[in-house]
Amino acid sequence: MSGERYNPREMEPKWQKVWDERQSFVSSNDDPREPYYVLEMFPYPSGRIHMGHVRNYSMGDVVARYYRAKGKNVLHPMGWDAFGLPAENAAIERKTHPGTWTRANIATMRTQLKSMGLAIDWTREIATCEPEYYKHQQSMFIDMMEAGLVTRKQSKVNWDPVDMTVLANEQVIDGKGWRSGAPVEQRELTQWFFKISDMAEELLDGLDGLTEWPEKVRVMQRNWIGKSEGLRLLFEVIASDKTNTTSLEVFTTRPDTIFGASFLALSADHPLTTQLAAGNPELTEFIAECHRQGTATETLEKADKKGVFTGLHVKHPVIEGATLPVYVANFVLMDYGTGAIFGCPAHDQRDLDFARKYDLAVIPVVLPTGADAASYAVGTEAGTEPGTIYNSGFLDGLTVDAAKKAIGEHFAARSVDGQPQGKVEINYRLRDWGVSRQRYWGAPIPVIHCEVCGTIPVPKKDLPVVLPDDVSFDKPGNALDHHPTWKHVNCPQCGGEARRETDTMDTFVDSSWYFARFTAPQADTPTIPEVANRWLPVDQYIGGVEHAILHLLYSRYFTRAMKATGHVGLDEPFKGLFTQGMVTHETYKSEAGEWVNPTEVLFDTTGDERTGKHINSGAPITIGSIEKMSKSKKNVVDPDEIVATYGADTARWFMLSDSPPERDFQWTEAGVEGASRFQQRVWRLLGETIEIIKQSSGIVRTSDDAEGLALRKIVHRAVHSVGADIEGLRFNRAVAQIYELTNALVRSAGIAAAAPAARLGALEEGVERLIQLLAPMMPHLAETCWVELGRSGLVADAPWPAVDASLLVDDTVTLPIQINGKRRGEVTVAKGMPAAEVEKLVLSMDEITRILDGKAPKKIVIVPDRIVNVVV
Ligand code: ANZ
Ligand code: ZN
Repeated sequence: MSGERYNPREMEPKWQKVWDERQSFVSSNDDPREPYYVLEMFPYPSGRIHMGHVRNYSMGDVVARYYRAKGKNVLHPMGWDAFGLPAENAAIERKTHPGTWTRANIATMRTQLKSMGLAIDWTREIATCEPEYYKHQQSMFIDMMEAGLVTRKQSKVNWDPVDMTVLANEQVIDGKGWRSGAPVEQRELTQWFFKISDMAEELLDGLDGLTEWPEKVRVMQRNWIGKSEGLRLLFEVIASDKTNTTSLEVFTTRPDTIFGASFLALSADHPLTTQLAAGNPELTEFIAECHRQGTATETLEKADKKGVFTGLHVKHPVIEGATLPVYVANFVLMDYGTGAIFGCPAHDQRDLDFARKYDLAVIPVVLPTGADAASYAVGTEAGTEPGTIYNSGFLDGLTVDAAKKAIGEHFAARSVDGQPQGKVEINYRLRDWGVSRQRYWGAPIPVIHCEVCGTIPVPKKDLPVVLPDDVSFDKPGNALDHHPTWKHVNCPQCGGEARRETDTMDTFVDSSWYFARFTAPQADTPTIPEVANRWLPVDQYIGGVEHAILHLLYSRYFTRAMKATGHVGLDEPFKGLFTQGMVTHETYKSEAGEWVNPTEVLFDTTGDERTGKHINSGAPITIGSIEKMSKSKKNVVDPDEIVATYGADTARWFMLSDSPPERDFQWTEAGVEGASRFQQRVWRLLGETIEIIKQSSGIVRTSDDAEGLALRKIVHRAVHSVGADIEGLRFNRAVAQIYELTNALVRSAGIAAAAPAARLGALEEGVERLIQLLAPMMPHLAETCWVELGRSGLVADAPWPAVDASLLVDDTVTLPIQINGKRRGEVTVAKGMPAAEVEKLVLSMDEITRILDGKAPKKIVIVPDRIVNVVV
């Protein structure tokens, strides 16, 4: 082996085959060892894997391989989130079937993932688009219907007039469809919903127990659920010929600001708005505008705050004789609170923007702590800091919380229209989960509509409701609905003519339970509860922060729904969560301002500034900012090319080496080359030491050889820290430890074969440990080295090395060695080693005898534990 370069292209496929044949990573449900479940978010089969996948799966793989070595029964599966819109779009563009496109992508991506050498149990592979999977989802849908967790209701949906489909709020960007770019319209449709809002409180409480989740994700979930304690407050409407309504109810979380109120605003869909719109063209047009705008949170935040005055006024509830105008405003939603608000411009940004536009009063009523009442004023930013209530009559001087309580009691004791004027109410921003999609490529919702019997579930014996293959995408909209025969069925109850539901399920449903299916992927029930309960919750879930809200919340809900229907026995699916950062790369532009791919740029680093030119034309290229890898900016690096050039181990190692894994990771050519050099360095180290190691009679546990002992300490400390760093998911620090260990071993590699047995043993131990520590990260290289070292079996099957705790105690010192006043080296010795012993050791060191070149030193001065001075 020595002298030859390590060839990953040859070794990597070889080891992948060996692992495959030996079924090394297949895990058994009957294994009595302690289970450990590590899972990376499964990919959407878009076509090819990208560097984000490589990073995600490299991390998960380190965890999987590490806990295997630690003796756990590790479950590390892989599957495909295979339903969804892109397959239909591709089918339309390429005139293929979405299934053909999807399955071909899966085949490609599976090969790509396999080339990374991941320790995955491929026998458990699932694809959500296969009837073997979605049949169980349909069966659980029926269970959920029967358990009262599902409802069907009319609801406003975002309608994409080009894609002819309902869009989730998140799919509406700036009021336009995320794919088509067409302005989104509002439509009323009867939709299927999971009643997730019933579980809002539980889902909120559950967050407290998720101590192994990033705090930022818990905060995002909390905000999404959006619990607010507020007050329903009645305002008396001043008599008018426009309506006979006598009172208006608003919902507020800030009743303490009531003295700062300057208007009321209704939603465009409020019943009173509808009533007032009859015969009011201005209002009618405004309502239409609101509908065009949509109700996506993001759109609402960005949109100009606008409104129309209704002509109505209400009595101010605490200021005698004062009145407030009533508007219809575009930022008030019908399905939150009561669909009506009171505006306090001084302390709410939306209200402030609105008040400035319509010239309404801005009365500050909360004085920020430390501010001066005489000079405090609100400009363009609403005051949201804590402070003391002022300008507020009987509330003056109270804190915000105390004022909320006082005003609550005040309104509770009064009545309007024969009811208490104020009622405390808890509200959640979380809305029910609409799961109906008017799309072909999804799991069919298993119900049948019969004019006589109503809406009834498909009998379980008739599951799965399989998607028909013979569909056409020539017409826009739902191909299922257009299918000539599929939807026409007989009613399972009365036998009469009936119609199948043509809505399919939101793909978030598919991904809300796949982690449970992995525990028994071939079972003929959705789960085998005992088996699922043994493996779940997932010990470590790893994925992108972009899924921090919806996917995780839906999975948490669905797990509870599965518990309620007897499929699992737990509430929380993911015990540990890790959200990795993105993979970024420099961007490049041509003179014409077009993005240029990194492989087309030739760099010149000779000058002060790094410059680039086009590889073919030589035209100058501008080096731009570092951005998330994306096809649109062409700053992507193809994992296949990297694996072909450098090998999978190098890609994995580089991905793990830089920046903490939760941060963004910048892919650079220099970085991947450095990783590749390190791979060769390990290989060379083995080549240089293998002959010496073969003379070693084994690892000597007790060592009276100071150098040997010092090396053993470095080795054991590395084993200890790398283990701790992997457990803490600090992969970059684990890598740094391994670099240091390698350096120490390279330094020690020079020792002559004649060195004491203890030192040889330490070297042997060090090299063996290095290979074991590398194994989770560079598994192919590690297997190759393991064989070279003469070890039997696979390093993948070797237990994680034990640490000798006595070697972790720091009882050594490193002394600099000076020769004629110049520092020429150092020696690590036991603390307090007598001068005579240090002298003997120093004079035996290769590097020192080389410098002395046969001359005897004139004088040696040793300050114990401090320094060695040699005069020649
Ligand atoms: C008066 C007020 C004064 C408000 C103030 C805020 C600040 P959270 O906390 O997110 O639940 N609101 C109530 N119903 C609404 C609806 N259907 N559409 C839009 N906005 C609505 O938000 C509650 C606050 O949002 C409520 O408290 C109300 O404005 C507004 F200085 O009432 B507030
Ligand atoms: Zn019927």
